[in-house]
Amino acid sequence: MVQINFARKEVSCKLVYYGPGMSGKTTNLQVIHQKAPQGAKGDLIAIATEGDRTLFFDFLPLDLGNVKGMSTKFQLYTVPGQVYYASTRKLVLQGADGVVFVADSQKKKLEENLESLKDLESTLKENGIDIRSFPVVIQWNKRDLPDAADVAWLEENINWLKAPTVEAVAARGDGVMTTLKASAKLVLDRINEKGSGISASTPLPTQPAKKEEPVVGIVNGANITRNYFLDYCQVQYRMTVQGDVDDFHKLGKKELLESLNGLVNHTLLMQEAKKSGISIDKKQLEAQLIQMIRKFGSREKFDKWMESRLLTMDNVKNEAVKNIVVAAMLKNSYPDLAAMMEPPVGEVSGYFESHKAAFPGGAEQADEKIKQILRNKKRRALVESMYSELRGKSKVSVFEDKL
Ligand SMILES: Nc1nc2c(ncn2[C@@H]2O[C@H](COP(=O)(O)OP(=O)(O)OP(=O)(O)O)[C@@H](O)[C@H]2O)c(=O)[nH]1
Ligand SMILES: [Mg+2]
Repeated sequence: MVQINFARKEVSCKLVYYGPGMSGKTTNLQVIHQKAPQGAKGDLIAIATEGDRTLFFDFLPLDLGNVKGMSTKFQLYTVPGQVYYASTRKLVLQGADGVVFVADSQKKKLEENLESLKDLESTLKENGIDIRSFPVVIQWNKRDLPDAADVAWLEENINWLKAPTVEAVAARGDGVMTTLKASAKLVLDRINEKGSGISASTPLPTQPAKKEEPVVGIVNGANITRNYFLDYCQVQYRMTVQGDVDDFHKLGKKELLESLNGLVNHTLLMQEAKKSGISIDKKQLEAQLIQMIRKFGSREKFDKWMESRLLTMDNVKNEAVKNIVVAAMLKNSYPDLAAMMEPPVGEVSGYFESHKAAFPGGAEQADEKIKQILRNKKRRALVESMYSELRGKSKVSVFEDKL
């Protein structure tokens, strides 16, 4: 979803590269990543299988610099094109401000192109968006192949949408930046037309920053606004609580305070991480995301969970970043972390004795499981003490009455 911060003159948009399998979506992002000037781009995150097919999504943050007086940032995503990843495509598409449809120009790919475009139309529709009034640019890719159809033929047979089109040979880098520019222009023009720019698919009630936004807390001079807090609270609720997603609105004062406490800790941690020069590289983020997915048993289950909890890809990415930062900061604070977390033998046997019913296979079989439980417990305690240490040396104010 477009996020506009008027006070800071910032606008941030999400562009999704859509299209059938192997049409060249990931290649587009790779080329943009290569061509964008240093400093304007973040790491390219690619979650792919061995054969380089996109498994989950690719992600590239891009800074377009100053456009019409606003500092403009784009988040680029690709979807996995393979037919059976429909639920992932739906998730990646959530909150999109524009789509680049990468079509394969080969004549034999007509059906696949059409099917994917239909799939895009219906997925947008599920999010309450009419494709006809949505910024879509079509890229005719693979123009270099001998079987590539004439552009006139492609226009007639595929482009029923009458979307603007660009020819490309993404593998050679041709047409990739032209496509990106055409799409960015379409998206930005629309924001200017609409004024507010909040798209219909916006999952959270984000509002443009008002002048006098109530502040619920101050952490070392950084304000936590009420809206920011409520967004955080809602996402945390969706991530962790089992109950109905909508019950978020029923949270009482006590729970809200707890959540604010969590946000204060999180803010402290991020400030400290920045001070300590902790940075996250792409391999770490990929590994963390894959680990998160594994916990669910399969990607399909993970997708289902995200869908049912109304979570977006950005939510999950932020959570992954948080997990990595916590781990890095723990290591910083406790250099002998691994040794500290290793439970003593007595503790393991004690746990077994008092939880015998849960381990019908006997003590030996239970050993590794119990160790893991105790390590996690120890880790949580260390995280807590790291937070209280951070609090001890910080200036934190919380305004309960503003919740
Ligand atoms: N000949 C030719 N090959 C291309 C072109 N663009 C991409 N390819 C190749 O097509 C194959 C698939 O490209 P990807 O970018 O991985 O395709 P994708 O759309 O991300 O595929 P999925 O992730 O499975 O949906 C790769 O081998 C690319 O090198 C092109 O313009 N011409
Ligand atoms: Mg791909």
